[in-house]
Amino acid sequence: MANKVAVIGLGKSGLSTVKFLLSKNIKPDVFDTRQNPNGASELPQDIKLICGELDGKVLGQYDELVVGPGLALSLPALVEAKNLGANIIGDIELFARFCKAPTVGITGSNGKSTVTTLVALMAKEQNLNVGMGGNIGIPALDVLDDARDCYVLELSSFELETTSSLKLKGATILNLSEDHLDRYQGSMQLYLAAKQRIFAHAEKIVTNREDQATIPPQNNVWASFGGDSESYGRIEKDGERYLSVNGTPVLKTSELGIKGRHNEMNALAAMALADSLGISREAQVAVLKSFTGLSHRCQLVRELKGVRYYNDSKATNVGSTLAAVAGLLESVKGQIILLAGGLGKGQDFTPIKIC
Ligand code: UMA
Ligand code: ADP
Repeated sequence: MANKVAVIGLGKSGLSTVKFLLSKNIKPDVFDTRQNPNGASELPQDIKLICGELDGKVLGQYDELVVGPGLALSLPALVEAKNLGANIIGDIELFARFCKAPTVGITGSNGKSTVTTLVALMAKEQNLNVGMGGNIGIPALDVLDDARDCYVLELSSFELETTSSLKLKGATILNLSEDHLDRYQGSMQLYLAAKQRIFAHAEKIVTNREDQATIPPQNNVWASFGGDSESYGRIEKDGERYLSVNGTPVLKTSELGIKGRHNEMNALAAMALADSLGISREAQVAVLKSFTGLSHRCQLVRELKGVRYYNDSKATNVGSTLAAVAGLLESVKGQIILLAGGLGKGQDFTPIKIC
């Protein structure tokens, strides 16, 4: 590891990075553009915290900068520091340097947390000591432990931008639709390029047959998922629809704990990734039947006077909102009224108007 290290951004991942570096006898300095960053109260007393505008010349004096995902690498101070010779990484790159167990990585615009949770539960069902972390809200370094049998990481495009040596046993981009364009100068190409970094050293690549953007340019695909009967897919048998693998039925979709077409795709992706870790089909099916979804994802709040109220506040982009509405339409006879708000993030909202 480098000698002189700074952690930039004292959010969840910054604080976790500081603790990890201290455990390796490296004492970093910490920078944050905010006057009172979230993690300040938890920072060990003897760690230097510098708040306010970042100075590229100061940052350029460090060997390595561990930059939080909330900070754009295009910030002039980070560009200057890089030009002065500082190596820029993120907490997932640190994880990659110390991780010893097989790891699967999941990215995509939507469904990441659902698929990450499914695969981690499947590993647990198989009695594996699994660490689940990343963008899902648990910093990856917090779950790093030499006793682990495997890891399941949810990876955002921001985290992938600062990751270069992560060797994944199984990796997928679930889908691609507009999100975070405010961080990518309005360019879907830049957003996709960040996501495609997940495949850099991946062994078994899982793609979405219905979304070309999820396929690596080298086309080195190990398995794919989609609505037809190929690879991880769906078949009809005796008037019932099944999730299937290479045409062999695995589970009736009516027995799946999570509902809607998008969740059938999530289940198929999870099965493929679980296979990349050698998890039995039996353990996979047990979880697919029992897991009914994470909170705030199309969660039924209550039914009152014939109206069902759903909380889907984790649908934070147009694509996820459309998938949720399509999923609900399957079971709703009347109207759907959508209440939405939040940051626009540079998206085109026209598709919602016509849905
Ligand atoms: N910030 C500043 N100045 C700084 C540092 C950060 O203003 O110097 C702001 C950022 O612009 C951002 C906020 O502080 O608005 C948090 O940024 P951060 O880098 O400190 O974030 P963490 O608290 O470390 O949380 C990050 C992920 N956050 C982001 O990518 C913005 C969390 O994903 C993740 O769960 C956590 O690491 C785990 O390690 C959240 C997220 O919204 C859920 N992710 C985006 C998404 O899912 O769409 C990508
Ligand atoms: P992420 O972690 O990528 O934000 P989640 O699993 O938390 O995804 O799901 C968030 C929302 O995204 C869900 O409530 C649903 O509306 C939508 N969603 C989930 N899976 C998919 C999918 N495969 N395709 C499109 N939208 C999806």
